[in-house]
Amino acid sequence: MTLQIGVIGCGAIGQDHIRRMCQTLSGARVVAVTDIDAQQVREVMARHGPDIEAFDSGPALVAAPQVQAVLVTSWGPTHEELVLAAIAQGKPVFCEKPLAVTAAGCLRIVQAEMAHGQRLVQVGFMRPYDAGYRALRQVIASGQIGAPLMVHCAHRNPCVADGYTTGMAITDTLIHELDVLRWLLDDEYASAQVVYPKRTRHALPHLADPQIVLLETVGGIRIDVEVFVNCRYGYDIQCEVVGETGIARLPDPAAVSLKSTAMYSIPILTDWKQRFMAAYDVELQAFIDGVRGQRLTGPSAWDGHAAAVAADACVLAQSSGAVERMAAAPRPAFYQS
Ligand code: NAI
Ligand code: ISE
Repeated sequence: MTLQIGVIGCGAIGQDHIRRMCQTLSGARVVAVTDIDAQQVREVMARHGPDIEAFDSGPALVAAPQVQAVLVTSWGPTHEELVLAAIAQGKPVFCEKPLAVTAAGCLRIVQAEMAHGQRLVQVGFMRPYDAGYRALRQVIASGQIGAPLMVHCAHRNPCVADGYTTGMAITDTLIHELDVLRWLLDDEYASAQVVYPKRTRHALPHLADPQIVLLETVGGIRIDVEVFVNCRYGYDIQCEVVGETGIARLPDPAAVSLKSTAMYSIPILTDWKQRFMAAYDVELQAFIDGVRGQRLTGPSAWDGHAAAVAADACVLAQSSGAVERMAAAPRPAFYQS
């Protein structure tokens, strides 16, 4: 059976996921799309139509009988309502991060999914599917560097859209680290603090950039994450774990090094789509396979909630300047894998 998918939101990642479902992945086809911006829908139809049907709204698409599973790739504040609509219809839903913009919103999704009685939600946290992060996790688990003590991370974008806000550095950008570091360290967060270095001249006046987020885990590991979204030089994701007896570092993407004109150089990617291209392929194939096999295994609504609890504390810390404590609720049995 080919899974019939409807996509809500045909912007940057929506169109990228549609392309991969139409050209790269197997077992699914896109049968329906919607976007509040009609031009985005026209672009999709021009590239991938004519078998795709355009809908007037997300709820109408979710309710359509030919839509068997839903992809939510619209703006973050719209996610909660759309995911809840899919759960109400008993339809599996892949939702891009953030699952909802607050922990309370994520909890409403968790409660609706548990009431349904079977997992329906996968969150678009793709880093656990990235080969580099997977290798890093294996090294940590093997004990080769001893117990992790500290983690140094950087999340750098060359630039961001004008509407990007100081809070989005947490809810839109850091959220990837908040998810992947729990998974990498098998630990939960205990506190967060945000400090602001000297501001770059390349950020718009309303945006504090860069920011440094300091996290402590329940197990006592100290984490620093530099979020710098106007770094200009490239899209650069760094993660170094310092253990008792060694250091393990996330590999940079493979690239040809060049010796030429008295220079030794290695190119740096500039686009998140390319940096995590393979991981996006694997995560979405896992969703399709999970739905077809009636067993979703990827990042769950509970993972979306856990990241959002930490994000809420970080957002509070952005304005308070204080160390904000947080308590991760115990994982419900429903979400034990
Ligand atoms: P975008 O602005 O390029 O596209 C979003 C689209 O959603 C727009 O075309 C907009 O018109 C549409 N939209 C907004 N509200 C809608 C609604 N109620 N119904 C239908 N369409 C609606 O944004 P982008 O970059 O594609 O981001 C979308 C989501 O994906 C965000 O939540 C973002 O955080 C996430 N994302 C995840 C990435 C990842 O690495 N996993 C990378 C980029 C984005
Ligand atoms: C964007 O929405 C993403 O999810 C990218 O992966 C991230 O690097 C970027 O900062 C976000 O704005």
